[in-house]
Amino acid sequence: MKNVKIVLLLIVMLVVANGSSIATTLDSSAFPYKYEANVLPSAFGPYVYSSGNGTAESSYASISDGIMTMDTDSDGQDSDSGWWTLAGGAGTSWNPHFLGGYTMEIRMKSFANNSGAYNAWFQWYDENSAILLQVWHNKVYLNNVVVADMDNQTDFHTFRIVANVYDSSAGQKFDLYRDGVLIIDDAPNFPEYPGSKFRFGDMTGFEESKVAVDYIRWDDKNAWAPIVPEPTTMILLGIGGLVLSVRRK
Ligand SMILES: [Ca+2]
Ligand SMILES: [Ca+2]
Ligand SMILES: [Ca+2]
Ligand SMILES: [Ca+2]
Repeated sequence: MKNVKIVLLLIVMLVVANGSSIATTLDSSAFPYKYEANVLPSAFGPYVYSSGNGTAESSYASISDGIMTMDTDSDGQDSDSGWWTLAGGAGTSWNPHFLGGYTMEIRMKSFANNSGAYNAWFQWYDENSAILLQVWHNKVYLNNVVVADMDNQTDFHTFRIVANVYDSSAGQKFDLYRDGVLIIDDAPNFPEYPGSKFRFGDMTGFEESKVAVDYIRWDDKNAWAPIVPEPTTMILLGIGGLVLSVRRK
């Protein structure tokens, strides 16, 4: 009976210790909106393709095993552009509520390219906020904040933007997690864009993009921190060890 009480106490301590993170974390597979890159974005329905130089989507983008590769860089010319815009429709529009939390996550690789200026753009904006994420092969940029000296081209990585601080339009802040690790805390907002839009791709004529995208997922109504399983696993292992030591007595 004493052993049972000790185990119950430890379980209660575990729940209390993790209570706040249980309430605010969510794996992106449970987000309401997802582009999983099983088809080209235009075939996904709500994405509309555009190109400043009139080049077909299929010239830049291809699908293989659930990965969308976009390459405007390897064609020997430097005037390419091709991008996608989320055009809305039932259950598909980018429409975060005013002064509210929301979350986006992208899993991708970004390869070295010729431009030296930027790689793929992911841009969300509405009346309250504007977010510009650029994932390069060796760094990331989010709303004027840059984190350098990273390798984004060898393996896939997840990039999660969480909007969870907001007291006004100008006061909205964005956190960026890479593989569950916070790498940018409280990037500033670029407020007051007209309309509401979500776009990604190569949106200018000169700089070119070369990326592989596994998915883009978002929840425009909730701020979710990523799940980082290691600490809980460590605690459970610790409990297992304690239970064993209690039983031996
Ligand atoms: Ca090119
Ligand atoms: Ca923050
Ligand atoms: Ca370009
Ligand atoms: Ca995929």
